[in-house]
This record gives sequence, structure tokens and C-alpha cells, in this order.
Amino acid sequence: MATKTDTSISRRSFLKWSGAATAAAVAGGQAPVLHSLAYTGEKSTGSEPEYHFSACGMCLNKCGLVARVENGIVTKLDPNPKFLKSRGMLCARGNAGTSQLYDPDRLKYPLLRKGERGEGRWQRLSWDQALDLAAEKLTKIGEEYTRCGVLFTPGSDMQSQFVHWFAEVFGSYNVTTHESNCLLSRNRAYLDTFGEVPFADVLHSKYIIMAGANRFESIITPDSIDLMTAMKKGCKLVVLDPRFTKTAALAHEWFPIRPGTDMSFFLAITHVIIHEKLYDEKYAQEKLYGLDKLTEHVKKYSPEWAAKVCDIPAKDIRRIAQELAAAAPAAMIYPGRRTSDYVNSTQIRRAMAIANALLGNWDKPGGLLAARMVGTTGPELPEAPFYDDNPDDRLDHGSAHIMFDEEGSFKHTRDAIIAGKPYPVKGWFTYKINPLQSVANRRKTLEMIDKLDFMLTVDIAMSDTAWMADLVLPAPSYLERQDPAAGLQGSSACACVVTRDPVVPALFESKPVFWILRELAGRMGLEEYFSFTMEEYREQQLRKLPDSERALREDGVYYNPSKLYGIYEGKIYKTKSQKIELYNERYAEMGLDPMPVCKPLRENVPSDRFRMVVGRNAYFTHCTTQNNTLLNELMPENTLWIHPNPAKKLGIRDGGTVILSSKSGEGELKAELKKGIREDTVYMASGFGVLSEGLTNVFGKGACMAEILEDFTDELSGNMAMHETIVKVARKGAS
Ligand SMILES: Nc1nc2c(c(=O)[nH]1)N[C@H]1C(S)=C(S)[C@@H](COP(=O)(O)OP(=O)(O)OC[C@H]3O[C@@H](n4cnc5c(=O)[nH]c(N)nc54)[C@H](O)[C@@H]3O)O[C@H]1N2
Ligand SMILES: Nc1nc2c(c(=O)[nH]1)N[C@H]1C(S)=C(S)[C@@H](COP(=O)(O)OP(=O)(O)OC[C@H]3O[C@@H](n4cnc5c(=O)[nH]c(N)nc54)[C@H](O)[C@@H]3O)O[C@H]1N2
Ligand code: SF4
Ligand SMILES: [Mo]
Repeated sequence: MATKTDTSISRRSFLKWSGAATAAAVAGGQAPVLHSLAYTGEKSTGSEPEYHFSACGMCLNKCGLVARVENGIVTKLDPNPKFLKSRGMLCARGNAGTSQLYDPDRLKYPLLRKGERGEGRWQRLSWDQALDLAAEKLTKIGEEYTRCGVLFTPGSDMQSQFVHWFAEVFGSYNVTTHESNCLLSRNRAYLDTFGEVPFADVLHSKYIIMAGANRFESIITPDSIDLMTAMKKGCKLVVLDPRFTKTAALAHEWFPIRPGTDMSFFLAITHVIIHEKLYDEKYAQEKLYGLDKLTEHVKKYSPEWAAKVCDIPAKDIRRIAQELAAAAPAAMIYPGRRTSDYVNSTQIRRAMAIANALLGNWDKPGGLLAARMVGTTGPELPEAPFYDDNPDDRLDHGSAHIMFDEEGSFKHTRDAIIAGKPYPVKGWFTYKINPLQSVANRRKTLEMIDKLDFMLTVDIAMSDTAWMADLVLPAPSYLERQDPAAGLQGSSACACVVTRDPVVPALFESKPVFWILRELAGRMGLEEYFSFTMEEYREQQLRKLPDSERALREDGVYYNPSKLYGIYEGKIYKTKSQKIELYNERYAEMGLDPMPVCKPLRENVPSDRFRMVVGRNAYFTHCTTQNNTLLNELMPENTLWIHPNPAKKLGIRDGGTVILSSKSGEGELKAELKKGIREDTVYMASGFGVLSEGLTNVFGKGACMAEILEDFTDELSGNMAMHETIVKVARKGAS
């Protein structure tokens, strides 16, 4: 039976307000992006269906949804028309959420490893047995190696904050997340330029350069939808990508840039803007720091010079700079998201941020926006205990120049665990993250696991990471659990709050990580730190938003009508100079390049080799949804994109099997001959070549990207640098 929750709405009221939403949106000037919202409703078979609000959990975007529940079963997921951030959309993955909920491959009860790691022999445990064992193992490691002897790795999720909190009260500051495999170098670059990481006001932009991002396949709401709307309204899109992605296909111009050379392009853009005086001098005087130094610095970086580095004709670079400046300030170099690509990614993104600064687009329509106020508050929690025998620092402390203290670097942490230095780490707690697939150099992750005494994974499926764990605990999907509130910001669309209540009761014996951590805390004498319920926690989060409880119940989303543009008027920037830093004094003090300096690539691609680049497609979320029955049908295995010319030289035909190898590992998969990729570059999707036999749709299909990728990192932030991998490709059977 379906549980009626606070967020449930009757079918009649749903139909009533779905019309009202459109009217309200028109009044709010949002009409062009809401054209697809007409909801027709469907005849119910048997008993009346119920509708429940929730937020999609198939990726990080948390799109508002309405779940249709019939006879206790979720039969359909629809977009919540009042949720402006996703512009009334649920993507293919969002629609396939029912298939995640009812996946026969789901973990059903706690499992303890028997036999060797990866052998797949498991013993079913009761929850009491599992929790007693976990508490005993973690306590023992804490006593023997200090509390920092346990690494915590929560993925991106609305309950991950409880894993962070547990790590803190348990006493370990060794916490890594997905971020050091994702976006740290972008964050670093924008923080060190503007003092803040911006949102892109894509909807109101007139000119966008997108480099190293793929917004029509790598979906970020509202940007993906707004990009199309903006283009319909006349915005020009220029894409730089070594591959002909779907974004490239829909762009006005596509340049297959030589991988790793974007900095030269953006320094040349800056050169043109400065030397042709295409910037606003008054703005520059008031807001920018170090323009004189930058002017001198970019003298040598002419379009003619850059053309030889990045393979984009000088006349196009000059023209694009002029067009971009003419559209400013409603113009932008899109900041992108995943920047785990090169050893100098922070400096590449600094070059992009600096060019943005010259456009004067900060805090302006069509430009880069500061974070808006959402208004949720951090709950009041007791002070975490202090353990005086703990080491001074995180395990990865000092392994890159300017790391984020809270995040560190997974790659450097892994190296330190393998080396056992500066101190041993013997326990690993992972939640909703799959490093065996998502972190470059799988062999090293396996080597790290070999050093551990105890590894615990909380997941919904037998991921590769779960497959290697000692104890596997089953979690409910996003449709079956109660979550804290989450504040969402995203361009001009929203400063809003969403939350989740169970749409249906949790299946099997699955239990939320919040419950698991409370139970563990209770067994470890830490119960006072988890003595709150989810309702109490949420109440605290929303205490300064009196109308939010009603809005969440009636609309499934709460909007804070906070200021959107002009937030920085009369305010100083959160940088050392209190201005936008073209020249970064702090970098200079640390002996780092205060302005991006274009240096040769770490390794040029030899004529008989290829650079491997990564990137996603719209069917899958990372390495997770490949096993989802509905999505797997769209792409049952991964293939190697290779240009027909080198393929011909190597005797590789379309659909033929190839052996792919790098310094990290190798794999076997089918070739897909594509004219839309540079001749020196290859590409494949991630999430295949799995170790886990518990993923029955995908096991035995394709090759594993994490096995092939080498684990270089960005020197400044410690972010992974996955595109530094050079690979050999051979036809299977070729000598
Ligand atoms: N469908 C779907 N959507 C997602 C996700 C998902 O897994 N699936 N994940 C979400 C997450 S967590 C993130 S971080 C974002 C990531 O989204 P994006 O930041 O857009 O990153 P990618 O999709 O990896 O796209 C990077 C592009 O850069 C290209 N590229 C490689 N090397 C170079 C180079 O040297 N120069 C240039 N100019 N281009 C290069 C690659 O070919 C690729 O197309 O997507 C989010 N949205
Ligand atoms: N080759 C390659 N590697 C990459 C990237 C790439 O493009 N290519 N992208 C990088 C980027 S940008 C990122 S953000 C990272 C992402 O990498 P990860 O953070 O590891 O993300 P996923 O691969 O989505 O793994 C999520 C895990 O959570 C589980 N899960 C899903 N829903 C739930 C739930 O409700 N509860 C619980 N407990 N578990 C759940 C899934 O089964 C899966 O095991 O990968 C990085 N690594
Ligand atoms: S973009 Fe797609 S998968 Fe991600 S939250 Fe939205 S509907 Fe779900
Ligand atoms: Mo990411």
C-alpha cells in the first residue's frame, strides 16, 4: 500500500494547479521555457492513483517530480511544473527512476563477504549482526590507528551531510567526496579570480563560448534547457571540443580544438580584447585588479601564436573575440563543471575566468551570477568531541598547492594509503559513490583496498565498489526515503528548496544511511550526536523560512524571492585585493604563476598513439545507470570512438574488436568509426567493463574506463587530470 505523506496531493488539485503554474510562470516572464507543461492526466485503472511530490535522485540536479502511485506501485514519474529550475522537464534518466526502484538487481539485505575479495561469495546478515560488526571493526581501527585511520567517502546525495557529521564525531578528518574527481579546479580558478564560484545566466545570454563542456548531453539544469531557449532567441553558441558532441552538432560553430590547449585560445581572446580596447575602461578601472600586468603578459599571446598551439585559425579567434566583446556584458565563456582533465586545469580555467572578467559580465543579466540567497540554515548540532591522539592533518595534506581542506584529493589520499604514510588508514566507509568505476587507475584503487582491514559500502546496487567491500548495506532509493531539505541555486531560474518524503515504503530490508549512522553512533557511545529525527533536522533547516512548509506541501518546492542581479553593487569581492583578480597576488607569494602561462603539453601525442578523453552522454549518470534496464537498452555496451583515417592505418573496421592499453591498464571493446573526433584523440563512455556480477545487464559488456585512465592530477587543486592519458589502440589479433 502507498503511504500517504504530507506532500501527497489529490489528482484533482494536481490538475488544477498544473494550469495555474503556467499562468503564474507567464506572469513571471518564464513563459518561453514552460511550453511543454500541458498535463493531460490519464484514466486510472482500478483504484484512484495518488500523486506525491519528490525530487529526482538519478543525478545531482534534483529535478522536481510528481510520482504517480497506483495500488502501492510507482507507475509513472512526471515533472513538477512548479519546479522552474528544470523548466518542467524530467530527462531520460529521470523517467527511468521507476526502473531503478524496481530493479531486480537491487541489494536486499546486509551482506558479509565470505571468501576472497571480488569472489562474490556473501553471507546474509541481520541488521543487528551487521551493525554490531561494523561498530566493532570501526572502533577497533580507531583504537589501533587513531580515528583518522578510517576514511569516509560520501557521494553526492541529500543524506551525505550525515556521513560528514558522523566522520566528525567519530573523529576522522579523512573525508573525500566525488569533488576531487569532478570540479575542484574550476572552483579553485573562479574563487581565485572572483572570490566566488558563479552560476551562468545562460537564458539571458547573447553569446556563449563553451569549451570542455557538453551541456546538451551532460545535463545541468536549467543550463541545458536554457541554452536551447537562448539560442532560439538569437544567442550564438561556439563550441570547442575535440569531439563532435550533440552540443557541437547544435552549435553555430564547432572547433575541434587540440586537447589540452584551451589556455592558448583564451589568452589570445584576452589579447584581442585588451589590444583592440574592446573592454569597458570605467568598469576595468573600478573592478579589475592587475589589468596593466595582464596587458603586458598577453602581448605575446596573439591569435597567430595561439592558432599554432590549438589548431583554430587565427582569423576565427580574432573574430570570435570581437563578437564576444560586442555582445558583452550579456556574453560569457561558460565556466563548465567537470574540470578533472589536465595537470594545469586550474590555470586553464583561470584563463577562461580572466576573459570573462574583461567582458564585465559579473552579476549582470546574461553573464556570471553570484550565489543567490536560499535561506536554509545549518541545524544546531552539539560540538563534536576532540580526540587528542589524532594526527595533525589529513592524510593528503600538502600534496597539492592550494587544496580544499574539506575535500582533499582522492588520488593523493589513495597514494598515501598505499604507501602507509604519513600514517596508516585501515578502514573505509563509502556511501553512494563508486570509486572502482569513477576514479582513474582502478588497479591502484584495488591496491588501496588490499591495505585495508575493513571496508563498508552503503549502496542500492552491487556496484563494483560494493563488490570489493567486506560489508555491504542496502539503501533505499530516493523514492523510498525521507531526506533533509536541500537549497538549490542555478542561474536566474531559482533560489529554491526541495525535500523528499517516501513515495512508497522502502523495499526489502533497505535502510537509509541516516538510520545506519544513528544505529552505529548508538553502538559506539556517540548517540548524543545523533539524537535528532529527520523531521527535527528539517525543521531547523527551514526555521528562517516560515512559508516553506506550506509551499513544499502544496507545490513541492519553495522559492526564496531573493535578489538576482546587482548583488555586488557597492560590495567588495572576496579576494585578497577585494577586486576581480586578473593578477593573483597570493599565487605570486606562493611561487605560482599569478597569471596563466602557456606551457608545452605534459606529453605530446606520439604519431602511433592517441589521447583518451572522457565525457558523458545523456543516457547515463556516471557509472551508475548503465545497469538500469530502460537505459541499458539505449546503449548496451561502450565503444571506442576513433577517426576512420587512423583506424584504416591500424586495420580497424567499424564494429571490430580493439585492444586498448595505457600505462595503467588495458581493455577490449568494439570500435566505432567516427568522423566527428580528431585523428589524435579517442573517446569511450564510462561505466562498463564492470567487476561486479551483481549488475546483470551490464556485466561482461565493454571496457572499463577507470582501468585505462592514468591518475595525474591538477598541480594546484589536486583534482584528477584524466585527459593526460595516452593510449595505444590495436586491432584484436594484430601482431
Ligand atoms: N547525462 C548526464 N548528465 C550529467 C552527468 C552525467 O553523468 N550524465 N553528470 C553531471 C556531472 S557530476 C558533471 S560534473 C557534469 C559534467 O559536464 P561537463 O562539464 O559538460 O563535462 P563533460 O560531459 O565531461 O564534457 C567535457 C567535454 O570536454 C571535451 N574535451 C576533452 N578534452 C578537451 C579539451 O582539451 N578542450 C576542450 N575544449 N574540450 C575537451 C570532451 O570531449 C567532452 O565532450 O555533467 C552533469 N550532468
Ligand atoms: N571515466 C570517467 N570517470 C569519471 C568521470 C567521467 O566522465 N569519466 N566523471 C567524474 C565526475 S565529474 C564525477 S562527479 C564522478 C562521479 O562518480 P561517483 O560519485 O562515483 O558517482 P556514480 O558513478 O554515479 O556512483 C554512484 C553510486 O551510488 C549508488 N547509488 C545510486 N543511488 C543511490 C541511493 O539512492 N543510495 C545509495 N546509497 N546509493 C546509490 C550507485 O549504485 C553507484 O554505486 O566521476 C568522475 N569520474
Ligand atoms: S537531470 Fe534528469 S536525472 Fe538529473 S535530476 Fe533531472 S530528471 Fe533526474
Ligand atoms: Mo561531476
